[in-house]
Amino acid sequence: MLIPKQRTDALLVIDVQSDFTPGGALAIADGDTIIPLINTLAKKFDHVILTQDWHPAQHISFATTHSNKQPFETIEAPYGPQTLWPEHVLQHTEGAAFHPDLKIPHAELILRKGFRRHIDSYSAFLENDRCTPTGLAGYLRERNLQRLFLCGLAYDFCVCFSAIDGKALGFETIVIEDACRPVNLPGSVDATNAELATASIPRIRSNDLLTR
Ligand code: VGL
Ligand code: ZN
Repeated sequence: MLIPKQRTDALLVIDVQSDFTPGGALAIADGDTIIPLINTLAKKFDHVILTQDWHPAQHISFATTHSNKQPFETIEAPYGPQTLWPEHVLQHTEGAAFHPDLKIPHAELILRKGFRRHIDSYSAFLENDRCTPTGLAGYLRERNLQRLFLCGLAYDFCVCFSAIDGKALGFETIVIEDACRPVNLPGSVDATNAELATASIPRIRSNDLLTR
């Protein structure tokens, strides 16, 4: 049983957007089924931050931006390998909106990422060039938010990268595993579990926070 420390804990809800749920452009299996649980978890936290993946047209991560490339292939971007995806979360489209079931009226910050055409951003902290900051670490430090609980989509991409960076930047970081769902590319969930373990990032169950 873990009790949130209301003054210094934050729940980070990663990319719960329509395009990442069934029927969306980059649908994650059962991506919608975690939303009621996330709403319940959010009620346990005074501080909740939402991230929103937010891509312009012809974003570097879209397979359609490159000739003869298919979604889920990898290209060599100037900053390193970049997985290609179907076009998703185009700015101001319905697919980029938060899923209509997500109800967290007290969320205090919406952090958009991936809005630069030439750099993708899985992490809520650092873009995929691994050096352009989003500003989230500065926000958390100024607000004295020291411990982060992560949930959302997708476990093996944006949740994983955000957790690894959050921990590396000095925040105590915990992943609520049953409040996440993975894209599940070959090996991606095993790789995520290994990376989180190496970084000493605990994976907990939502019940660890909800029961008493
Ligand atoms: C994500 C792939 C592409 C995510 C975002 O939210 O995990 N995955 N863009
Ligand atoms: Zn994206």
